[in-house]
Parts: sequence; C-alpha cells; structure tokens
Amino acid sequence: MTDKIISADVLVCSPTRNFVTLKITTADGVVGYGDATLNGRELSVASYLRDHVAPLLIGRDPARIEDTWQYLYRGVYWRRGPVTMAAIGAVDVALWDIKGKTLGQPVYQLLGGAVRDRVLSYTHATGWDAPALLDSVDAKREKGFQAIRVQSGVPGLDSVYGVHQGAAGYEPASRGALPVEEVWDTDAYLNHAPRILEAVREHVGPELKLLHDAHHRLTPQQAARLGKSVEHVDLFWLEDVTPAENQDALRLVRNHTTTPLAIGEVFNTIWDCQHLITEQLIDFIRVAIVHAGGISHVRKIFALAEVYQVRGGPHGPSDVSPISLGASLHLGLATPNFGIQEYMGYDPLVSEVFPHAWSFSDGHLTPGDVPGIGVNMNEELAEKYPYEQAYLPVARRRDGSMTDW
Ligand code: CS2
Ligand code: MG
Repeated sequence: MTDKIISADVLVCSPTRNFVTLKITTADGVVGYGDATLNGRELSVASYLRDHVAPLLIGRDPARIEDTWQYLYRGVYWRRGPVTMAAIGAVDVALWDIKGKTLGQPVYQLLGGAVRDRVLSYTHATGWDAPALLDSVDAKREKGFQAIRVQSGVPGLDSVYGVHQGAAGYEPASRGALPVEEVWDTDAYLNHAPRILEAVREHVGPELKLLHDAHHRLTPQQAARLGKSVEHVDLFWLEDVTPAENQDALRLVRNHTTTPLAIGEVFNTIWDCQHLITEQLIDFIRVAIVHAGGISHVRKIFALAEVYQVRGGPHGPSDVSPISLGASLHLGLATPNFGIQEYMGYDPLVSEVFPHAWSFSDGHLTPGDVPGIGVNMNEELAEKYPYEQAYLPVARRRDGSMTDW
C-alpha cells in the first residue's frame, strides 16, 4: 500500500549557529530530515517551506521523489534562486532519507552503490600571518587531512574572509542586528597571496593537496594573473576567482592558466554552470546538495560534468548542516566523477543536535551504513537554542564602494 506524507515541519535552531531543518513524517511513521539552511537569510527559506511548500506535501506519496521535485520546481512558475532551491533541496533530501529508511538501505545503495570506499575530504587551515598559517596547516595534517585549504591575512587589512583571529575558530556569519563591514583591497591581496602560497608549499613538500579560495573578489584578468603566478605551487584548485553570474568570465581565466579552477558554491541549478561544464572552463563544480535542489538535482549536474571530465567538489562549511554533509557523502560514494568533499567540521554541540552515522578518518569521510541519510535530529536539545539573527559580512573597497564579500 502507498504511504502518505502526513506532516512537514520546519525546525529552526541555533546551536552556535543557525540551521533550518525540514522534518517530513509519513502515515507509516517514517521520518525524513532535510537541511534548508541559507546562511544569513535563514527565515526566508523557513517561511517558503512552512507557508508554501508544507501544505502541498500533505497527502503526497513520499516514494515519488523525482515527481515531487518536478512539481515544486516547475509548478512554482518562479523557478530557480537560492530560497526556492534550498527549499526544494530540503524536501528532496528528506524524501531520500525516507526512501532509504523504508527500504532498509543507505541512500548510496539506492544511487547505484559504492564506486569508491571512502570520500577524500579537505579542511581549512587559517592564520593571520605565515607562521600562524603554517602551524594551522601542521595541526590539520596531524588530524590526518591530506588536502587543506589555506587562507591568510593580507598586510594592511584588518580582517579577511576565511581567516580567524583570536581563540575562536573561523565562522563566516556573526550574530547581531547588522552585518560586519570589512575593508577589502584586491591589489594588496594579489601582492601577498602568491608569496604565502609559495611559503606553504615549501613548508609541506610536494604531496599535500593545497587549495585556495579567492571568494569572488577578482576580475577575470586579475584571476588569470593569479592563476598563472601560482602554477609552480601546484594547487589542487583555486576557488571562486570571479563572481560567476557571467559564466563567460571564466574563459579568459582558463585561457591563461593551467591552475585548476573550482567554482559554484552559490549556484542553484544546472543552468548556472551549464557552459562552465560543457566548455570545460572549470575543473571542479562546487554546488552543495542544500543549495542546488538536493540529491536529485546535484546528481544531474555531476552526470553532465562527468561527460566533460569535470569533478564534483561540494561546498561543506559550517553553514551546510550535518544532514547535507551526510547527503553529499552518499552521492560522493556513488558518483564516479566525485572529486573531494569540503569538511570544515562542526562544533561538538552541532553534532549533538544532529547525531550522524557519517565519520572522518585518515583524511576521508564515509556516510555510514544505516538506512537513509544517517543523520538524526535531537529536537529536544535543538529547542534549547532558538534562532538568533546573524549575517555574513559585507565588504567595501578603500574608497567606500561595495564589493563582493
Ligand atoms: C567558503 C564558505 O567554504 C568555503 O569555500 O567560501 O565559508 C562561505 O564563505 C560560507 O559558506 C558562506 O556562507
Ligand atoms: Mg568558497
């Protein structure tokens, strides 16, 4: 007999940072969880789900995942965009979780089974200056990481994305009524970045995989210059060199450097990266399960990418919840052209709120073998940490004009 969805609840909590979670329950008593967190704009997705999507789910057959995806994507008329796609992504992952639990299988088995035993992951090392960065790199290597993203401060600037100062670890969003305003100087960055990347490579030797994120700050010409100037550093990838609303911008970068390029953490659909992939302008596509329509849609993006030898390297910072990370690992285990999973790690409290079957060891992640996605939610504990307003920073150039953060 066909099961039916009887409720779809939106749970917003803030155990050190905000998370939006969709909980779908079926008449047979199966519960599925999906992540809907959109950093700094959390409540818009919560409302989209609560006010506009949840009522449409009641009575639907939870087994019809693709049909529900199409219903929510095509049916809305106003397609694409981060809010819509995060909401659809949450429904999709919750339904895959339910399907796995119903069939008694981990989701990777339903995606065709494992094509690898474990998923390579990379983490972040940050330090304001070179000695601090090298210490941070060493600490991450000691934890077993074989791929590390390195970010440092820039002389003359007070704060830089991806770099923490002081005792607390790096966290991109900050609580409060207004976003923090940072000052950015691309010339200072371009003078400094190649030197710090060289210093790290010299310190670690040839084998460690090194990554670097330019966080959408450069023009295509500047990006080309940076890529070219660090070719001898042998980066695993250089990330988000330009804002990619204009996919053509990457052509200029590509034509001038062999440094591998990764992009796409802010993309929502296959249409955002279609030309980047089919024209082989990038090497890694960074879409996250949570922000690009869930497993069902990201699977299609990776399938397109496979044809063009582009690999998946999904976004996995602290704002992508343990549920999305788990979903990403199921896809990673079952996808031939999956390359690497970002794994920034979570505060222990976050793992208590979202107990998970996925685990890290020896530089790799595995999704675990429990039915479904394998990430639960301790709702009682979550309730003790209600939503707190938080924003990502914004950035201005030295002349006061806004630039991309
Ligand atoms: C970063 C993110 O992990 C990354 O590559 O670009 O930390 C990004 O700044 C945040 O996820 C924004 O919410
Ligand atoms: Mg990034």
